[in-house]
Amino acid sequence: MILRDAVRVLVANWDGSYTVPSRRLYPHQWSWDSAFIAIGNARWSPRRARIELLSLFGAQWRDGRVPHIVFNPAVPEGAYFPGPEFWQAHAPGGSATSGIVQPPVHALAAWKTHLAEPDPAFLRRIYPRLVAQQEFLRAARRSPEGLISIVHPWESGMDNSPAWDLPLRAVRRDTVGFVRRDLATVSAEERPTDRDYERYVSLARAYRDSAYRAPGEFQVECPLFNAAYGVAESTLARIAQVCGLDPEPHEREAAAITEAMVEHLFDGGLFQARDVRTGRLLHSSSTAGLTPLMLPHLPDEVAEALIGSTLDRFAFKDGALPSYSPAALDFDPARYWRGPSWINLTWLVWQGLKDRRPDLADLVAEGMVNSVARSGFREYFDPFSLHGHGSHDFSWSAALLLDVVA
Ligand code: 9WN
Repeated sequence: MILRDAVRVLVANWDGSYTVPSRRLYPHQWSWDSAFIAIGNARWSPRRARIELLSLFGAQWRDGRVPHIVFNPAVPEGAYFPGPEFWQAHAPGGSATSGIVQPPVHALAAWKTHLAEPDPAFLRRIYPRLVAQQEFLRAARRSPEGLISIVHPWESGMDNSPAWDLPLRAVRRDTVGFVRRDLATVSAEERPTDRDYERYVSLARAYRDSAYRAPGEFQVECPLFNAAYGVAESTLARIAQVCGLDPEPHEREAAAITEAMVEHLFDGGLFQARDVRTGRLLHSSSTAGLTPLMLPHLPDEVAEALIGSTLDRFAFKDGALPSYSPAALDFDPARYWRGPSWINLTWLVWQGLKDRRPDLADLVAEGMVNSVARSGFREYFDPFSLHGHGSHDFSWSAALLLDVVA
């Protein structure tokens, strides 16, 4: 029943060559959403998963960046803010896009799609694009420590995570008139604040005005983003092998980023973000700090320390895995990325636990299934009551549930 409903959500959100995250709140194509959606679609229609990924990479820029939004020209400008008029950016094929990126979970999605239905031709087609995506990050975003940085909270995919509070405070607020569209659909208590938005807009505007080249007042290394980058390299090694290419450079890069993350971001049993502008760690209790569990080269003692954190700080045994530790003072069970449980973040941690601790992985999976059984395919959930928040019929909640239950 739940599986049939998940497919129904994905079918209803399909726009011909990709899937919108949600009809009303996010009516365009989002980058990491499409990767998660492909992972779920691979379970019932690998063809649709391949189309989803290829359509996203159809909007890849010449410099290799995969924009975080590809706009549907048929959707009225005012339906989402900031829309194409704000970003003023186009992919070589002509699609209007944003100019920032999101965590590179796409190689993993391509690989899972291939596992569901082996298709070397698809892998050969998408491999050079996935490599270019990683090359952009190395060329434009690599620090001397060997880590990849993001230049906007939206690039983390966890927009208003408390981890960004400190560096965001240094960002000038943009009060040049703009109208938020999100609040027409969901309650203001569940979303980032107006102050957050003023800073998001200011950062995006400054980056745009540098032709999407110069990082502005926000430059941080996020553990989730770097973990995704490292997993992408390990996955590219497998894809390269199928394509008859040399996997070694990818293996080396995966090992190097893992080492750099352990050296520079691992502190107090959890991976933390680092502010590139100050060189300081941004201590927080974000669940993003657990996602490096996915890295195949992660040393066992580090993984064990992280698994200890999962149990002790995140208390997920009582319900669903929260996005922020309930033990922390800045935990909020209902506001966006400051505490509620998100299916995609939980899925990433689940991936990391599956081989290392299947017993814990099962508990985490149970939390996802129970959330959806209690409240439907909502965007996010109160981690204790499992009450649903944000949009309804949210695509990645449906897609990843399909993957977990399959
Ligand atoms: C900004 C689409 C996206 C997700 C992000 C999530 C939210 C957008 C917004 O929605 O971000 O990109 O308008 O809040 O934070 O992870 O990709 O689902």
